[in-house]
Amino acid sequence: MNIAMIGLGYIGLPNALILARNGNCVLGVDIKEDVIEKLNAGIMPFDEPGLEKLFMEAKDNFRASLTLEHCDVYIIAVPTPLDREMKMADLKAVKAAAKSIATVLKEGDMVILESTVQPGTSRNFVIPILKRTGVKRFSYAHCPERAIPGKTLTEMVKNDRIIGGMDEASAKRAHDLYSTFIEGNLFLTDVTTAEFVKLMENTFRDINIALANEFALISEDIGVNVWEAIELANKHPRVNILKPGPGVGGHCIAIDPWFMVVKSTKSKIINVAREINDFMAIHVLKHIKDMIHGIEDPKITILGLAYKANVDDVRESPAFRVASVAENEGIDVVFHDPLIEGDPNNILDLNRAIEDSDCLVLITDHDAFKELDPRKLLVRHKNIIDTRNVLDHAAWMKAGFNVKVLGNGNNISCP
Ligand code: SAJ
Repeated sequence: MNIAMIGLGYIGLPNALILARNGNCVLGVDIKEDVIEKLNAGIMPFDEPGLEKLFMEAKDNFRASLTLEHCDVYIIAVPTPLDREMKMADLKAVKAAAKSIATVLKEGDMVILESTVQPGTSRNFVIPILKRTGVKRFSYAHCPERAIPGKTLTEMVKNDRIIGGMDEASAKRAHDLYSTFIEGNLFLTDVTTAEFVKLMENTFRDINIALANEFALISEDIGVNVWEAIELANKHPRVNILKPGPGVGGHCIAIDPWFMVVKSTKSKIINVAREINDFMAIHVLKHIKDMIHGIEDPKITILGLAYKANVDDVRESPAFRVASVAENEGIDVVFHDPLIEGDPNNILDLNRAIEDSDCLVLITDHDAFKELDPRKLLVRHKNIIDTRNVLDHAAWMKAGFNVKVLGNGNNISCP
């Protein structure tokens, strides 16, 4: 089959390559010239475990281009970022993709939207653009992606998926395509339900992380270690409390709940959860201020810019929020992330990032940070805040560090 993948990001590129490896002729389209150039030179535009190997297996059936051509199937996997003012999905990229498909669409083609959108977007926004072409017989489905960065290639193949069809025939046709590479189950429904289900999944996770964060805040007030308490509560067969942290990042969980809220006047808990998760950055600042109290011209080092462990993805990262609130207090902030270089230009190698530092703030639970030897770190003041509870605190204290752990009301402190 000739398949066009529009959007060659964290989801579109792996998906395009899996389809190409399976024998389809895949045209990858993106508006970013550097992405197209890199791919045509065999260079991956971002890191994802297994991606290079997959590319080598798929490259004979894959071509990257800035321009869309006629294909049998068009899959849209473009970003739908949050329009911060409106607190809803910015559909500019979806609109551009749909309009470019409209220029080449022919009778019998199929269009699939994978991008996350607010419920109703397919019916009220995308399908009408395609219908205005005058093409009468085309299939349309919404098949929201479910793969998690860091494990994208496995999850893209193994996870169950939801397919929402414009009509039953569309759902069935999309099912036939996805079943060529997905080992998980495929569940068919209508387009709007599929859009809603995707938002429910990420909202569920956001609310549960907010609950863990609220437990962390309460623990600090009542002198309990939330990490121990959660472990004990999770011994109950029907309880699975998630982990507290400096807030929620990523392209989905911190954003998708808003796409739901904008469609109804009834939501309450979703808004509160978002507020709690965003507030965690301010809470981390409170710990930072305690640690650097009395120090003139303080400088802190944020360890980890990525939004979560072992990925190089910084979208919506809590590290930026913590840095912003700290800078507003006159604190000098530099970053170190073993997986990220360059922009912003205050991302430094470890030694440069920690020299003259008055407090290290671990934001991302990268494995590399767990292996740091505190005895070898030359800082100005030996303070560390562990917002993920991943360090060997005894070892850090032995090396002379004051250690604060988010959510630990017993407060591991002075050595
Ligand atoms: N986090 C916590 N505590 C936890 C778990 C996560 O603070 O217990 C934080 C992480 O550090 C990170 C954020 O939440 O900042 C989100 O990370 P994540 O690993 O939970 O999820 P994402 O955003 O990488 O991917 C999610 C996944 N959705 C769900 O698990 C319901 C993935 O399956 C989706 O495909 C993806 O969103 C998406 O694209 O929608």
